[in-house]
Amino acid sequence: MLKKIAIAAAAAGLAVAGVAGTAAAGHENTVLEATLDGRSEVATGATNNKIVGDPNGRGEAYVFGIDGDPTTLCYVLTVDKIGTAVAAHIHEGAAGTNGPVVVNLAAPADGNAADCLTEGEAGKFVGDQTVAEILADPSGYYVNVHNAEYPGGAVRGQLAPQQ
Ligand SMILES: [Cu+2]
Repeated sequence: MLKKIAIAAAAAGLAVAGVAGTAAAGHENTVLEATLDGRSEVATGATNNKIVGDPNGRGEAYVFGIDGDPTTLCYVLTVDKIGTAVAAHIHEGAAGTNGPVVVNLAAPADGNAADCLTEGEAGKFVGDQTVAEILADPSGYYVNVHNAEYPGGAVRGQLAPQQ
């Protein structure tokens, strides 16, 4: 697992530097990206225009597959200007809608979290969620981070193919 985390961190480093596309020549792995903020959190119940997440919270997530390993999903998640994170997930749901948790991520309690998860690993993928489904339809999924102040989600970002 440590090796996998190192791979995740290295890949995210490339992604952050914006050179993943060129540096990854010969690799076909899909890299998804989400920019998280409080404004993207969606109210449950009655609609209103209030920001329901942390107004100045923000974050960035990279979610990516691994060449030759279609059942493993890796991620690097960073958050800033929110209270201590207690949970983080990938949820299924289009922008502007709330949906169920489909992948349990590590809470970025110190601002950072990274791991690689494999289908069948206990407590990670919920139900019959697959890696392939997420990589094929990123806009149908979002990353959000929860804390005590914002149990419904402090920051959220819709996944999209990395530009
Ligand atoms: Cu969540």
